[in-house]
Parts: sequence; structure tokens; C-alpha cells
Amino acid sequence: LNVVVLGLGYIGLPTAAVIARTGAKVLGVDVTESVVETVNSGRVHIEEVDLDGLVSGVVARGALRASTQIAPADVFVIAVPTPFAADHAPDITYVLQAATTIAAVLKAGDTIILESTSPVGTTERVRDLLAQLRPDLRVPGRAGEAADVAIAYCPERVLPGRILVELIDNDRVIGGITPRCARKALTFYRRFVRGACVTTTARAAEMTKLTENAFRDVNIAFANELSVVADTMGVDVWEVIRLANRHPRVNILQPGPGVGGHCIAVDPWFLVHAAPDHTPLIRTARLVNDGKTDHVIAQASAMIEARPDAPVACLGLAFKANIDDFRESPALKVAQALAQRYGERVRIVEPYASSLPAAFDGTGATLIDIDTAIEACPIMIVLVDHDVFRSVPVEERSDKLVLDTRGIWPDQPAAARQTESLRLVG
Ligand code: SAJ
Repeated sequence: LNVVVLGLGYIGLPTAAVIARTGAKVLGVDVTESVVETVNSGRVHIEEVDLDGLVSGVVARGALRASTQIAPADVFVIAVPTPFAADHAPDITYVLQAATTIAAVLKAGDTIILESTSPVGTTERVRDLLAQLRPDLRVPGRAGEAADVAIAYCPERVLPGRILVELIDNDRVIGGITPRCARKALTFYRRFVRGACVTTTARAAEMTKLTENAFRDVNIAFANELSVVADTMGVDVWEVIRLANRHPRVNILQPGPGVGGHCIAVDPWFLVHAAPDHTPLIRTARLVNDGKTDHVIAQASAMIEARPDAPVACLGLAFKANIDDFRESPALKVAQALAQRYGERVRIVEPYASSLPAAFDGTGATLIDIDTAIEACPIMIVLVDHDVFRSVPVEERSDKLVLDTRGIWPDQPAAARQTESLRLVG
């Protein structure tokens, strides 16, 4: 089986490598020359558990090769980004570009699968574009009609940090333009997926993916809203959540400095954009989560201003624990805002960065390690729950003034917590 994977990013590269391991011959296509060179030398350009070993193995065996140029194949998997524009309108340019690239080599019998998170109707747009570019091929239309190619939507659902495990173990939702398309795509996923593979329509599969991430966003927004309410009442939100979750039908997520990453902070907008008059809850959740970041900046600023001249350690820049991904990171936004306001007083601790990102250029902020922070900084703002921060024992921080946005230090003496400063913010 010959497979082409378009897009060698966080999803495309692991997917290409896993498919290559099944014995298929995989060509990874990416527009970025340096990515292609890195993969062809058996190395990886992204940090993901066990990915380096897998990629070097399949490249060495000749099962995976990368190129900027497409070649004919039996199955085409599209895993390119779908960002949004300033007005939150989804931008499917890269998906349509990928489809145009495929059209040049498409032949009867081929299967095209879109994995990128996409607004409802995108798979049909891919179909329409292919019909236009390749009038010699019959694209799928109504169920039961003959078609030369199969087109399906199968969203990726993997969690960064567990991608290689979840690619295989998670259930997959496979939406065909027609039932026949879904069955064709199903045969492909059965090669490497151990989880259940459930078939449906392309539109239902597209909406399912958006629904999953919007569900998580709404639930995190609830936790974030609670955290602000609890602060104003002088109650420990972490304790309240722990206690409420002892109820058999309550399962509250964790508050934090906001929601980051390129999925949960983005995808709910695709639903809002498609049905603006019917999504007050989903829209509000987005605003609550983004508002939490501003709230943390205000809380931290009040703390910092109450102790003029004291150095401040911002712990973490990543969008979540134990990864090196800073995309849409609320931690980075908070640290950057504080660095812009308080300059060289601000020290950043981020074990997953070898230097400070460009966002800190000219601010005077510096990158230090956790031990230096413990020695030098009386104020600590916990922004990411990396294990290395979690494991700092209370003796090393009991004299610090701490704003713990992740609740990783429940034993921090109450006098050294942020609640007082909140009153300053009002
Ligand atoms: N977060 C909280 N509190 C929580 C859980 C998460 O504040 O209780 C924050 C995290 O710190 C982070 C953000 O939310 O900033 C998102 O983290 P995440 O772990 O919830 O999700 P992602 O973005 O890493 O991956 C999500 C997953 N979707 C769901 O769990 C529904 C993953 O399965 C998807 O494949 C991925 O989005 C994607 O690519 O769409």
C-alpha cells in the first residue's frame, strides 16, 4: 500500500510514522524544506514521547520518506493546519491547497482522508474542488451512486505527550461522503487502530471533532469561573472542586491561567462562526477562558507592585504540563505581559526552553533555572504544572509569596498565597 501524508506537523509526522510501521510505503509531503530534510535524515523537528526512535527506524528501513513534491499513492491523508482569521472565521486554505496538490496525481481507486480539524462542510468542499479539477474522475455524490474515488473525514483526537499511544488506542470516528467512502477509509484505519472504528457521515464526523473540544473548553471555563468566584470569597477553589467531585455525578475540571494550545482555544470558534445566533454558551466559554488570563495578569501585577523591587519568577511558558509547545499558551501571555510591565525584575523558568522566545525580546526578562529562582525570587507565579515545579518541597518555598494558578502547591502556607492581593485587584 502506498500512502501520502500531507503535512508533517504534530499530527502528520506521528501518523505517517505509525502507518509506515504497518508495512505501508509512506511519503510525507511538507511545504517546509527544513522539515523534509530533518525527516529524511531520520530525525524529528517536534518533541513527542518515543517519536524520534520510531521515525529513525521507519526512515532507515525506507518505509517513510519525505518530500516537498507529491507522488501517486493509494491513500492520501491530509493533516495540515486549519487556523482562524482575526474575526474567528476558520481558514481552510491549507486544506484546499492540499486537495489541489492531490488532484494532480489522483487516479481511480484512490482514497482521500481529511484529518485536520475543520468546519462542517469542508470534506464536501474538498470533494467539489476535486470534481472541478479532475472532471475525468467521478467523485462521490449520493449514496449508492458509483464513484471512482473515496473521500472521508476522520478527525485526529490524540493528546500531545501521548500521541503514539492514542493514535493506536483511541476510538476513531470515520465519516464518509457516502457509506462506501466510510467503509473504504475504515479498511485503512483498521491497519493500525486498536480502538473501535465507528462510521458515520462526513458532516457528523466534522461536527463531532468540534464538539469534543468545545465540550472541554466549556468545562474548563466553568472551573475558571469558579476559581475567580472562590477567590473573591476567600475560599480555596482547589479544595471546593475536590470536595464537589466526591459527588457521584459531578466531575469538575481544573482551573488554570486560561486555555492554550492550537485546538481547544481555536476549535470552538468554528462552531460559533457557523451558528453565531445559537452558540451563546460556547462563545461565553471562550471569553471566560481568555478572560482568566487577563485576571491572572491583574492578580500577578498587584502582587508584584505590593513588593517593589523584589525579583519575580514566572514558572512555565508551555500551554500545559511537561511539553515544549508554546502555541496559544496562556502562561506565555501572562509572563510576556509581566515582562513588558516589570522588565528585568521578571525571571522566567522553563525547563523546556533553551532560550527565551522572541516575545521577550527587549523586555529585560531573563531565563533562569528553578534552583536559581528559589534562591533569588521572593515572588513566584506558577503558570504551568510541569513535574519539576510540582516537586519543589514546601520548605523551599514557604517564605515565598506565591500565585499558584495551577494548584500544584496545596500545602503552601495560607499567608503566602495570593488571596490578599486579589482584594487589591477588586
Ligand atoms: N486545561 C485546564 N484545565 C483542565 C484541562 C486542561 O486549564 O482541567 C488547559 C491546559 O492547561 C491547556 C488547555 O486546557 O492549556 C488544553 O489542554 P488539553 O490537555 O485539554 O488538550 P490539548 O489541547 O492538548 O488536546 C486536545 C484534546 N481534546 C480533548 O481532550 C477533547 C485532544 O484529544 C485533541 O486531539 C486535541 O485537543 C486536538 O488536536 O484537537
